[in-house]
Parts: sequence; C-alpha cells; structure tokens
Amino acid sequence: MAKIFSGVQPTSIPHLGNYLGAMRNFVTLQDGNECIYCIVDEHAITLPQDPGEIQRNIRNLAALYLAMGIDPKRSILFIQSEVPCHAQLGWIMQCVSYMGELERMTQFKDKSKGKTSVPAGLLTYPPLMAADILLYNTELVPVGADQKQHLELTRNLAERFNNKYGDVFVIPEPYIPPVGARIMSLAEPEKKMSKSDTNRKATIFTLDSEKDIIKKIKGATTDDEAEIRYDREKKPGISNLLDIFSICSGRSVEELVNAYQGKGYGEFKTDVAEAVSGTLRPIRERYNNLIESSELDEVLDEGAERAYDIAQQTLKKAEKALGIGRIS
Ligand code: AQP
Repeated sequence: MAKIFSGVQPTSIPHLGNYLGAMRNFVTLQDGNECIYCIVDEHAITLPQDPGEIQRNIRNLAALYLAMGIDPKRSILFIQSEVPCHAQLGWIMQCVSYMGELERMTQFKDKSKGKTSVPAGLLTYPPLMAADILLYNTELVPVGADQKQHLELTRNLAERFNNKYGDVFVIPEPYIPPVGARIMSLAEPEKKMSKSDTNRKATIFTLDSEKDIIKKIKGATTDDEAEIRYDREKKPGISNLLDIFSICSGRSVEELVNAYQGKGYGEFKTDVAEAVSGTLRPIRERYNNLIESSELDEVLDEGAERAYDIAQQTLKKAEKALGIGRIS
C-alpha cells in the first residue's frame, strides 16, 4: 500500500497526453493504494487566465476525474486553493529553494522564453509543486515524463529541509509509465502534445467529438515512407500513433507493427482513430451525466476537508521544525 499524490492544471480540457501519460494511471493506482488527486488551480495562474474560463475548467476537470474512473469512496479529490496549507508550505519550500536551480528548470526556460516580463510564479511553481506532494507524505507520484525534473527537485528540496531541520518529509518517487509518458503533438511530433498549443490540429482533447478525433488523427503528420515501424527518431509521427494505438487497444507495439506490415497509413490511421474514439467515448458519456450534478460539489467539499486534515499536520510539523509561529 503506497501513498499516492498527483495533480492536473485546470488550464483547459485535459488532452490525450494528460490522460494516457498520467490520469489513466491515477485510476489504476487506486487498487490497493491511498490516493489523493488534486485540481491544481494555483499552478494554473502562473500564467494569466480568464476568471470565467478557469472556473469552468475547474468544474470540467472535476467531472472528468470522476468520468475517467476516480472513485471518491477510495480516493480524495479536491481543489488546491481550497486547502490553504499548499500556499503556506509552498512559501516555506520557496525559502528552501535556490534561484539558480529554479532558473535551470526546462519548463521555466520554455515558458519564459521570449517574454519581456516573466511572472515570478512561473519561477516558483516547482516549490509549490513540492509542497503539494510533501504535504501528504506521498511515496509515489504518477506523472508524465515532462514532470521528471520537477520531481527530482521536490526530492532535493525535501532532503535539504530534512537534513537541516530534522525528518519532516517523506521522499517521494516518480511513477512514469513505460508507454505513453510523452505523447507527442499530432502536427509536430518532435514536440509534446500540449494544452497550450495554438495549433488545434496538434492536440486531441478528452472531450473532442468523434468527428474531430477522426479528423485530427487522419491529418496527423507522418513521413514519406509507407512502412509502419517504431522509430522515435526517424519516424516520430508513426511511433507516436503506435504508442497511442497500443495503449488504447491494449495490444503491444510489437503486435501492432506485425499486424500492419504491408498495410497503408490510411488504414492504420482509421484504426488508431477508432481505438482512441472507443477509449474516450465512455469518458465523454459519463462526463455529460456528471457535469450538472450536485455530486461534484459534494465530492469536492468532502475532498477538501479530508485533504486539509492530513495537510495541516505536515504543515504544523514543518513550521515547528523551523521554529515559526507559536509552538504548543
Ligand atoms: N504530452 C504528454 N504526454 C504524457 N503526459 C503528459 N502530461 C502533460 N503532457 C503530456 C502529464 O499530464 C499531467 C498533467 O499535466 P498538467 O496539467 O500539469 O500540464 P502540463 O504538464 O503543464 O502539460 P500540458 O497539459 O501540455 O499543459 P501546458 O500546455 O500548459 O504545458 C502531468 O503529469 C504531465 O506530466
């Protein structure tokens, strides 16, 4: 039995990469583990958001968590900003962090590139993420490959704190799946699928219609050869579709490569689209039943209460170790 924590930003509807790389594993890890999942809305505001849109995204994400299979009887689901301990421990973790190590984070470099004024929150996002994880004595963090560096920083900050102030934090391990950890853009398969991609053909969102899914997969960038084989470097488009197909069909990449020998990209793409539609269809149907229900608010209210009970104990321990506040 492991303690699991992870989160997703309500910056838009989660995409296929978020689902295959992370959220799908959130569901399977519920078996035999203690899971806590979060809607990390304080992370979302590291870049400006429209208030009305982020409200809608928060509710959509809550409904999608449940639609994907998060069971509130087994797991805690809550909104980050509704448990103030995150911001409080986030500040403490900022004080433990060094500017240099934060500036070296790839995501910070990518997201600040070309900007004349960079929000400070973009730089201090990783210490807040460290706080999210450390508050719950987390042992395992299911994430996509792009979060590996932030996870390493979390471990370093926790160890640095423990070495200086005593054993307060559990040191977490990442859980990165062998297939699907880095789903690539359909338009430019050398870069990862991303919510913020301005090319709408690049990203499949988990609530896309079947028509859109088929259109996006049929239009996915591939190559001039007519051979279906797995080669991430030379055939990034086909390899990405093979990864997606493999997870959505439950068949191994090797099995698929053998099955599609001598077949054209057209037939292959039609079958990939069908597998993706088949995976997302039940999620969309459950989402439609949940989005207007009062069940969502009940789950989030209870989730915030249960999360707070755990989080405030760790926060108190950290504050006591540092000697801040009045220690009773
Ligand atoms: N392309 C991806 N393939 C596999 N996993 C991915 N994740 C993100 N993109 C991929 C994983 O999804 C979880 C939630 O991500 P997030 O909401 O924190 O967003 P993000 O990592 O910043 O990536 P996005 O969704 O593409 O947003 P933008 O465009 O804002 O950068 C994480 O576990 C992440 O690893």
